[in-house]
Amino acid sequence: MACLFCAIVAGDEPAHVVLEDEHVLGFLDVRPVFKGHALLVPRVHVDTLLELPDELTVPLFSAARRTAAAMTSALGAQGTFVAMNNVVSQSVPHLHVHVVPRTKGDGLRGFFWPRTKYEEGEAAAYAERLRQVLVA
Ligand code: DGP
Repeated sequence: MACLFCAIVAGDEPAHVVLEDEHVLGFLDVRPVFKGHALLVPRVHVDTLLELPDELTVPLFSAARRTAAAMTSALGAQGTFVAMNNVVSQSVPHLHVHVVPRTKGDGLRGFFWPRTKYEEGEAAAYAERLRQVLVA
């Protein structure tokens, strides 16, 4: 199946481009949370963060950082929300980093992040399970 963001990278689909370099394209999200909301994508097709090669990690997140900085200097944002959906809630299966300009009192709530609590000892158990895989 054709990839929408590959088509944007190729110039076959229109987009309001905000950043372009050798590895990364940045363009406005067509359904912005706030005006200026940008998406940063690797030019090569990568489904999710898990498939992102190390050599593209710095270029992609450097582009996200530069875009976040531009939200302040160019748009007058006070801050940013930087996020990425992987598989779950990911509507376009080409890795993309959302960079959303934020201003205090803008009304954005953590509506999709209902918080939970650890039971006694549970946090240590979760941390240990992750450490077993991450700390070789
Ligand atoms: P996500 O739900 O995290 O996979 O985000 C996908 C985003 O892609 C969503 O915020 C809307 C945006 N989007 C969908 N179709 C298009 C399009 O054709 N052009 C642009 N610029 N953005 C799109």
